Amino acid sequence: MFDVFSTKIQGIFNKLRKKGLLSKDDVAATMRELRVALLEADVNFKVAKEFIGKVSEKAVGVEILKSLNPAQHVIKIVKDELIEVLGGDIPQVKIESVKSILLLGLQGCGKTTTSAKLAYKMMKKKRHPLLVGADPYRPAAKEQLQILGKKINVPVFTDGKTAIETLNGSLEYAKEHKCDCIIVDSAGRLHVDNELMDELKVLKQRLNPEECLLIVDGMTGQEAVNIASTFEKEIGISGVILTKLDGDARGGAALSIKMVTGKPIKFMGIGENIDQLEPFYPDRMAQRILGMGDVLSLIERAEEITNSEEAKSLQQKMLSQKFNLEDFLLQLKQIKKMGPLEQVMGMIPGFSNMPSGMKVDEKQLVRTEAIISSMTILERRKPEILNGSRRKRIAKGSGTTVEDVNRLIKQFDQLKAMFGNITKMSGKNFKGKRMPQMPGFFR
Ligand SMILES: Nc1nc2c(ncn2[C@@H]2O[C@H](COP(=O)(O)OP(=O)(O)OP(=O)(O)O)[C@@H](O)[C@H]2O)c(=O)[nH]1
Ligand SMILES: [Mg+2]
Repeated sequence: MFDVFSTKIQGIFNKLRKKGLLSKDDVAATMRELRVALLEADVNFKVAKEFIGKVSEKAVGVEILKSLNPAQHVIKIVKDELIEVLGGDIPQVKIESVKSILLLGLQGCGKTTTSAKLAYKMMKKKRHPLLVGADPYRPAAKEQLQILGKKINVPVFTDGKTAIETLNGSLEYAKEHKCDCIIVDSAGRLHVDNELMDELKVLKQRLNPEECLLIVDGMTGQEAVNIASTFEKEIGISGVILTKLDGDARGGAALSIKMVTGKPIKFMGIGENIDQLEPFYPDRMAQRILGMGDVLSLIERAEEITNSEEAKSLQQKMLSQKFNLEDFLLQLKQIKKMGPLEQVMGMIPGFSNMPSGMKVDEKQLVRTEAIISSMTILERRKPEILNGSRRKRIAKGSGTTVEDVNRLIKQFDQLKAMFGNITKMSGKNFKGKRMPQMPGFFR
C-alpha cells in the first residue's frame, strides 16, 4: 500500500538517521525532499505546503537540541503530523450499534461491494442488517446486490420504481423482519450531476442516516479529493471510504481528504473479497507508511527511560566527569530495557553514524556486565585502583580474559575523557566529531 511514497520517505529518513547532529541546513534539505515526496504521491499542494510548514516549525525548535537524537526527533515530528493529516483521532463507525448507513459515490467506485462488506462485518457481530439496492434503473445492479446478500446470508430489498420508493419499501420491510440496521446502496453516475445530487438529497432526508459515507476510488488521487469536496458541500457526509487501496494508489487521496474536506476516512477497501474492508486508523497508517512501527515504540520507550530521574542524574554525572563504572553498569541495564540492541543503537548519537558492517555484539554486552559485576564496589567507583592482580581476579571471576578487562577500562577512560571535552566545548562545536566507541559494545 502506497509503496512508492513509503519507500521514498523511508529513504529520506535513512539518510537523516546517518547524521549525528542536525544543522538547520540538514533540516531544510530534508523538508525539501519531503515536499517532493508528498507532491509525487499526488498530495494536494496546499496540504503538502501546510504539512511542511508545520513540521519545519516544530523541527527547528529547542526540543531538538535537547533531544537524545535529533534525526529520530524529526522523524517523530513527521510521524505525528502524518497522523494529523490522515485524520488524527477518528470516531469509528460503530459496527455493533449503527442503525442506518447511506452509501454514495460515482459509478464503479465500489458502493455495492462495500455495502456487502459492511453487512458482513455486522453479521460477524451477530447483527441483522438489511441491504437496500436503491438503484432501480439498472437490473444488473439489483442482481449484483442480491448475489452478494445471498453469499453472506443477508436479506436484500430492491423493490420500487424509484430510489425513494425503494427506500420507503425497505423501511417497512426492515420493521417487519426485525432488521436492526439498514444499509442503502445508491446509484452511481459517471460525473457529479444535478440529477444524482437531487436524488441523494431526497434519500438522505428520508433515511436521516447515522452514517452518510462517501465511497471513493483511491486510485483516482486528487480527483477523489475533488469528488469528496463536492459531495460534502452538496449533500453533507459523515466520512469517506477509500476503496482499491490494494492497487497502486499513490496515497495522495488518503493524505489530502481530511485536510481538504474536513471529513475523515473511516474504512479502506483492500481487495474485492467480502472481508477486505479495514477500519482506517491514522496512526497505524502513518506507521505503515513510515515502515517503523517498532522503531517508534522504541523511541517512546527511550523517551520514557531517558526522562527518568535516574537517567537525568546519570547524564549529569557523565558531563561532570564523575561518571564511574557503577554508573556505567546502570546505563547498560537501562539500554537493555529498551529492547533489541541493533535497533536501540541507531537512536544513540554517535552510533547512528556507525560505519556500516560494524555490528553490535549482544554477547559482548553480557561480557561487559559480567566484568563490572565481578568488581568490588570500590573498584567500580575508583577504576584507577585496578592494578594487575585485581584485573586478573576480575577476569577469572567473570569468565573473561585480562585483555577483555583491559579493553573495557581503556574504552571507558576514553569515553570519560570525551565527555570532559564536550563539557569544555559547552556543547557548541562538536558537530562532526565522532564519539569514541562505547565501551562494552564492540570487540
Ligand atoms: N481491488 C479492489 N477492487 C474493488 C474494491 N472495492 C470494489 N472493487 C471492485 O470495483 C468494481 C466496482 O465495484 P462496485 O461495488 O460494483 O461499484 P459501484 O460503486 O457499486 O458501481 P455502480 O453501482 O456501477 O456505480 C468491482 O469489480 C469490485 O470488485 C477494493 O477495495 N479493491
Ligand atoms: Mg453498485
